[in-house]
Amino acid sequence: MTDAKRVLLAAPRGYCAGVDRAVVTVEKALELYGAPVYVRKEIVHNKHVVAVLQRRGAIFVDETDEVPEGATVVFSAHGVAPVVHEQARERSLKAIDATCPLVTKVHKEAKRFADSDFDILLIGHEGHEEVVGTAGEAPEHITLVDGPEDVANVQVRDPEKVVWLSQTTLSVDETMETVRRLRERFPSLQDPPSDDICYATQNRQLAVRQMAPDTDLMIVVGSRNSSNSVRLVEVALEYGARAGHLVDYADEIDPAWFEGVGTVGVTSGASVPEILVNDVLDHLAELGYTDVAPVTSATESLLFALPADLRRDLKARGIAFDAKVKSDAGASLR
Ligand code: 0O3
Ligand code: SF4
Repeated sequence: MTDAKRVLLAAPRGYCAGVDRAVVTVEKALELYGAPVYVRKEIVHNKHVVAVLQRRGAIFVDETDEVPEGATVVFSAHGVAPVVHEQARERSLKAIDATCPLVTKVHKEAKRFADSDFDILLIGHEGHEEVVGTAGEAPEHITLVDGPEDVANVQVRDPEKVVWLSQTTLSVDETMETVRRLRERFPSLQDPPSDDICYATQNRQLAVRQMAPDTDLMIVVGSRNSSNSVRLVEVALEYGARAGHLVDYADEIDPAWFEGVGTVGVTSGASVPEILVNDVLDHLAELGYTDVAPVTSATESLLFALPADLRRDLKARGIAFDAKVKSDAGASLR
């Protein structure tokens, strides 16, 4: 028999501090310099965010050589390799770096360990922009390890001088399994100085873990290319949700998913504006899921300041901005 219809709503969900800062960076750059503003790669991995900013005059490109000489380019939240900064300088671009400070932290760790001649085992997804950027800090010292199955392939110069670092948006459990296997092969493996999987990734996974055992269907709002969003579906299924789906928009929800479903879990990735979650909740209410209860794993208060160059230019032009990006959770992106 189906239980009463209810929704468990994860908290925290949606925008993290780094995404908020990156999106506001593009918005303020458009206000300050006028359209077009070029953005290298998707500013964050969310279809809706990219579509709205495109409508407002952002032009998304894959590489800096697509940006006209002298134009303004924003680097995405996922970070870039040093060579990209050089390319931008060569083309006299005005580069605004929206790399999340917590990704920059990992870049700095990579540089520091490379300077001490360590072999760095970077756990992450092959081809993901963040690992491409981090690996670019010291390509000759960094080996990518793409999950537990990849451990057997790893070669190092000196097993006594090895450290692991990681992408910020991985599954915590899977990463710990990868590290366990790495340590079996390299007992002297050093840990990173602090967690590379960031607070936002960890908190969103924790809330899903708490909800999953009671959930018949988990709906995660997020885009297919969003690593942290995809991980939330995987975590839900691993921790007992009977089904799980990733949707960009409420209209992707399939009525067939609700066969025998009492409890629906809802959450969203770190790049997802809250308006998209509200649309999903409205849609669920139409299907009779009106009883919504929060499941809270943590409270978040971290905020970042906008990139320094942008702050300087905004100040010079007398355009108002908050000292620290004050989240509207993407409400400006309707
Ligand atoms: O890294 P991921 O694919 O999860 O990227 P998103 O979806 O844009 O989320 C923000 C994460 C980020 C910018 C790097 O940590
Ligand atoms: Fe920064 Fe974490 Fe958000 Fe990535 S998920 S942008 S590392 S706060």
